[in-house]
Amino acid sequence: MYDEIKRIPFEGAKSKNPFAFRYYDKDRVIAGKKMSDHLRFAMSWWHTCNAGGTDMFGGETIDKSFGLSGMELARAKVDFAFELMQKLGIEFYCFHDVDVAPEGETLAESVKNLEEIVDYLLKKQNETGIKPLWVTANMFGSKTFMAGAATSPNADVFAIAAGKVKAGIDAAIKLGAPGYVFWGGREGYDTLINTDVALELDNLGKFLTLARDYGRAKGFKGDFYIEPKPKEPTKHQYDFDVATCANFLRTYGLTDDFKMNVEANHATLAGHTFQHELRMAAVNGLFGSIDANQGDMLLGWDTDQFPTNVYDTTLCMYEVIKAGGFTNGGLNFDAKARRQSNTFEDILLCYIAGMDAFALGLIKACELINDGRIDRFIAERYASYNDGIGRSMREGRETLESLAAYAAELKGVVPQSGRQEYLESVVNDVLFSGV
Ligand code: XLS
Ligand code: NI
Ligand code: NI
Repeated sequence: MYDEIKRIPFEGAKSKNPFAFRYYDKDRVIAGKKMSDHLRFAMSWWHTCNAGGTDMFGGETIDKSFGLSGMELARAKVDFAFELMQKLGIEFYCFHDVDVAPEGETLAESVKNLEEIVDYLLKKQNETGIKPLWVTANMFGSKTFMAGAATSPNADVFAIAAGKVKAGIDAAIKLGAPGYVFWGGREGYDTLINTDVALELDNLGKFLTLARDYGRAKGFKGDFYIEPKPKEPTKHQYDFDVATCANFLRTYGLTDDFKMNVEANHATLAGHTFQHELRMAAVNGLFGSIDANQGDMLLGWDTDQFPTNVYDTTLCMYEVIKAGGFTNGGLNFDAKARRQSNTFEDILLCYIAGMDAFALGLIKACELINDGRIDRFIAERYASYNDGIGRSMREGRETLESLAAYAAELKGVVPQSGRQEYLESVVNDVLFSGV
């Protein structure tokens, strides 16, 4: 089946063909842009080409070794990845250094392996037009990084991490990636009894500054991203959520170069909605890219499931459109097939489900905006700031005393109803009005 399928076609909402898109019609223009340009889907290398279904209690349920090992396996995975992306019509991919090339015993050996694979990736890119959305370095998997990378108590570890990021940025430049991601990995701590938080945070600020300076000096024009996550693997991750990261970036003067890579499952782990995190990024001028997945509210860890909840994808795309759409960012499926979905066909089915959920979300978000009821309601709700005392205050013409004098004789002041349930019914109306 896997080999027989050359390309996943768009067949429309009525199709019952599991290997077809029902909503993702790549070239369909909606709100002035092609669907593919709105969504900018990316394949995550680690989940797609490497993850074999292991969990805390058991080993792999799918074999992705292709009967090979080492650099041969690495090359075979490049072939596999590009074939998969072509079948799906995905134009971008994301990877950590160690996802694509085996680690050597030294940094130099690892970098050599990476460079070799980068050349092969470039060849494939030139044949297909596919390119990375972003590149990153895995600085959490090996024992070296057990206490963090930039926030390790050991300066040699800091230096090794710097070397990995240098190689990652070099790869990003060579492959034309418009982004470079820093997900905290083990940048955080488990107990204060053994941790110098002030030094660790300062080192992290220095690390990101060094990376930014190197990248810019070498001509990297894309965005650097921080990917917030509140916990897991450490108990207290320094990049807790968007607000925490925004404060961190401001403290170290990095807001011109860094944006947010918001992951849905990390948002919910932080006790926020996905939509909240996206809005916080946008209002802070830090909206960048998205790791598209969904968590399980009953489990409470980073389950990295493929996103199929259309309510969430709709509200996500609503935020994306309101933020002006993606420039360098996109929707990276940081998501993996469930352990029991253990065939290669499942990988296709996962991506089809995720891509269709986002295509439908995009269509519905545009409908929600065109419908206008929500925007109108919000505009009316805040109308008192458009003139009178509200406007005067916003334009800086009032003082605490003048406001006190204005308010002194007011009686029975209450805001209008927030109408939450009505507005939720409007969302349902837009989502399901075809019934
Ligand atoms: C882990 C993160 C990771 C980043 C890339 O929770 O989501 O996969 O996206 O390092
Ligand atoms: Ni992620
Ligand atoms: Ni994650």
